Amino acid sequence: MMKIPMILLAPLAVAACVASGPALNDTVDPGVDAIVQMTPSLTFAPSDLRIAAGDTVEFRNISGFTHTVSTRPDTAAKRQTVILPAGAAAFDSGPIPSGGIHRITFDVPGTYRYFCDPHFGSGMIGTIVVAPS
Ligand SMILES: [Cu+2]
Repeated sequence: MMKIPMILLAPLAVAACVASGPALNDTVDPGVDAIVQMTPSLTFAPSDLRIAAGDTVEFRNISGFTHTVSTRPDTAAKRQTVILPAGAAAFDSGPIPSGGIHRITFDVPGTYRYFCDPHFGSGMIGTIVVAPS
């Protein structure tokens, strides 16, 4: 029997405790190139991701908390944390509820370091490196 590589894309989804929501689907929609989970332990998983320019990342909230995906530099600490490639616009998902998703397409190559607004103080920070396509 052949192994199905698709299963490897979302191995942690089955560990979620929430009853329903798009984040718990095992399927990956066409047009989504990578998945980052927002976890109950206040982390992005993977916290370090490498993609190519033009790729779309789907952030999935598999926790019971509300998370965000943000580079909005509204405090000095956040300004020091955030990294954006020259020419890339800052982004802020706003609240992503338990079970919710948020998609971002990364067109500008370079390094992005982003955070979750409510859990910035807990170190909920992630990095995405976008290679030229
Ligand atoms: Cu969070």
